Amino acid sequence: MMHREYDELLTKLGVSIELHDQLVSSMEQAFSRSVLQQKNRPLQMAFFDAAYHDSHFGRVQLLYDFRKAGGKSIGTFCIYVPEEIALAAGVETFALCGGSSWSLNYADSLLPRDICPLIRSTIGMAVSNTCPYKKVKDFAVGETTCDAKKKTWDLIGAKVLEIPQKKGVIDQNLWLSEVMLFKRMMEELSGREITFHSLKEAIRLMNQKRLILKKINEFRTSDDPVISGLDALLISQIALNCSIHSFIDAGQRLIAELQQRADHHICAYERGGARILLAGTPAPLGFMKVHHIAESSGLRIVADESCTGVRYWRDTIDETCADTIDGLIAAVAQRYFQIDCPCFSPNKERIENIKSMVKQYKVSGVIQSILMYCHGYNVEAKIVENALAKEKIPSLKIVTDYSDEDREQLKVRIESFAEILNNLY
Ligand code: BJ8
Repeated sequence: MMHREYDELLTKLGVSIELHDQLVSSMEQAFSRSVLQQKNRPLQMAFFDAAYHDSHFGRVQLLYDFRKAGGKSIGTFCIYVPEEIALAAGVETFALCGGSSWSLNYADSLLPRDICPLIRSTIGMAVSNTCPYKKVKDFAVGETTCDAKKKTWDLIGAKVLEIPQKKGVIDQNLWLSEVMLFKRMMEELSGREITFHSLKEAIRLMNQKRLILKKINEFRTSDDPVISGLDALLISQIALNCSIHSFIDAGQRLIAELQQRADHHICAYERGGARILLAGTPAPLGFMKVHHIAESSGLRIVADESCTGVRYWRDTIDETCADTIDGLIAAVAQRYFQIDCPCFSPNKERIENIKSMVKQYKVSGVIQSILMYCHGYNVEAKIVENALAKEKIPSLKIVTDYSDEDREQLKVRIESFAEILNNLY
């Protein structure tokens, strides 16, 4: 749905209205043929649907107004950026990761083609002047996770947090110093000192947000999940693209409805089907292809291991663990240091986490969904596959991008995986 009332604002932000229309139409198409095809959705999903449609319009207006009133904002590309610290300084954060196939080719003027679609899509939007977030931020904060990302930050001039590659004491100290640096960066940007009390309050709020996501996902552990994998993904995507207070309100309303559905045994799925854990690379807003194909092939995705899944909300921070600002910062750093991204070597925690999710969500199979050219996930996939095989859990690895070119081929592979699992199920 195009919202012509925002044309003036978008033009002011340097957005090309014609190309932006094309981008929005392509995102709307992806949404209508996946999310909106589902029957019997929770009524409270209306908030998340609206947030999706609004992500290129009303959300931009809110950020614009916030900044006009003196507010500061940053764009991020990774869940390593400590949101608690930004929040404590009153800085608004939002994810810049692109999930649309429409913008991929526009990135060719800056990047090689054989690079991860998440990066191409993001940069494609920036260079085609279709990213409305470009001018409603003070700067972007990147990180040294994969080679493709870190070299892209050099090209676009983002500020960069150094993420260590190992998890030893030296690495832990390095990360703590990066978190301190980020604190100073946020204080300088906002002109506000981060105090013990403001950080404690920010931790409390972020915990609340993460616990809401956790609770929503707990409903997926039941034999008849009251929410689909596709809807759970949309909620996670919106969590990274919505103000924290609106998200908490909407999340609480959704939980109340999900509880009622659970009490009345209202399942999100029309028919049964094997329970699946989806592991792998994140699925940013606009990219729903794998979830849609899997769930329309008779599988039920009941858990997501990615950064648009458990990795974002699994760990909270004990806000009572320290009585000094330094103590709280150390706790924030520790929380983020636990993230089990394949940029770490070795990354044993991820394997243990996947195995425990298999049990918790009672899945009978795992699909590893990996974005093309993501070597970290793609190589680590073998370790995941071997660990699952030892537990006698069938798994399927797919490597894909945002385009529709491989849709039929993926469908065939996922359907035959579903057939094997549904015979066991
Ligand atoms: S913590 S997964 S959000 S880095 S998919 S751009 S790694 S080539 S997104 Fe990620 Fe942070 Fe890790 Fe999560 Fe590179 Fe791979 Fe692309 Fe990736």
